[in-house]
Amino acid sequence: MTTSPATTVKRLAVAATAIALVTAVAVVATRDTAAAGGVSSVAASIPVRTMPEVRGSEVAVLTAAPNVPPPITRDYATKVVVNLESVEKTMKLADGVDYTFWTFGGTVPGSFIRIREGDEVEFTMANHHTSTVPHNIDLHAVTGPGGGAKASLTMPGGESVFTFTALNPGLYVYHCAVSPVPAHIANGMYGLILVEPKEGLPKVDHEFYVMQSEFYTTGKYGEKGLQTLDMEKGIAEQPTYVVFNGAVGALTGDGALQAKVGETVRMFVGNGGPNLTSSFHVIGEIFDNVYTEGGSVAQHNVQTTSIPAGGATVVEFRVEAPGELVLVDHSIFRAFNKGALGILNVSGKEQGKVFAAIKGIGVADKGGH
Ligand SMILES: [Cu+2]
Repeated sequence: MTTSPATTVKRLAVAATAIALVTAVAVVATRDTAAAGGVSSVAASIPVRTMPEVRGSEVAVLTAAPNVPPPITRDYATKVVVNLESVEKTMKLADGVDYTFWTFGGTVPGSFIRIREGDEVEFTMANHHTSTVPHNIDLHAVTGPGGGAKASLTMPGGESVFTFTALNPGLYVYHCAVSPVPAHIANGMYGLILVEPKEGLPKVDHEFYVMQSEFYTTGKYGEKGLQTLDMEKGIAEQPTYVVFNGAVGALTGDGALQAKVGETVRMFVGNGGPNLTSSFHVIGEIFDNVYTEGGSVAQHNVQTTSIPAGGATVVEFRVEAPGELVLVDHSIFRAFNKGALGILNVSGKEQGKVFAAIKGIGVADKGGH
């Protein structure tokens, strides 16, 4: 087959355009590299983390879920002393169901830690003398070997100290990393540490600490008495319970979260796993802002957000209508059959036409007869 002169000209033109484009891209890349003084334009986009001057010191306020320590008002880095103790403790997992949890600070999830970008943390890890095994801590906010795991390995009755500088802002999971790691996590050893960005976080009316996790028990869901870890179920990734804040019903009834119509809510939501990814959703609300994976970029107008095991996210929204909002893992059997359900009660008056129930079997009779 022969090629006509016209076709050859067209092909040459296409080839010339392609060469011109490649050259243009190369020129732009060279300019970027030269401007940043780096090896390539990609490498130049990774920031150099500088160590700020540290002034004074303070002891970190730690809180149990759903409470969050107060916002940081400092505009400088300081030395923050964090004292956290691992405690093995039998508590309620569900009605009539007990479990001997391994905890950070005596609660599941563990104590919430709040620091500021650039802070130098002096971390004391204690292990209660009644513990049956050693424990340690791997904080995902740490830049350093094992997130501090090796440096914090602590025998029952002992204490370890290590320091780190919080280089990256964000919301991070921490967990125990003593072998067998899955067992320590499955028994409840995880929590959240927030590293506020230098510029702080916008003010909101309510901040809540919510953490999802799974429990693998020898007995089936709801089976009464003291339950223990079923490693086979863990390996098979078939949890007996999937819960928020360490127990079925931790965020319902007296434990329900509270807000008023018109207020703003920020939830720091973690996922301790050990296995499942959460499809976090609030029934009856839309997330105005989602800081996906606990990072620095906000996504907007989101219905359901994925939270990986060992990951976290920050969701923000304004509550515009009264009623019960329902927190769920939208992998919905987990919500209705395994415990992953919580309530945010919104009190106050209806505002405008955000929502109105008019007629139907689900509408309360307002006739008053
Ligand atoms: Cu442990």
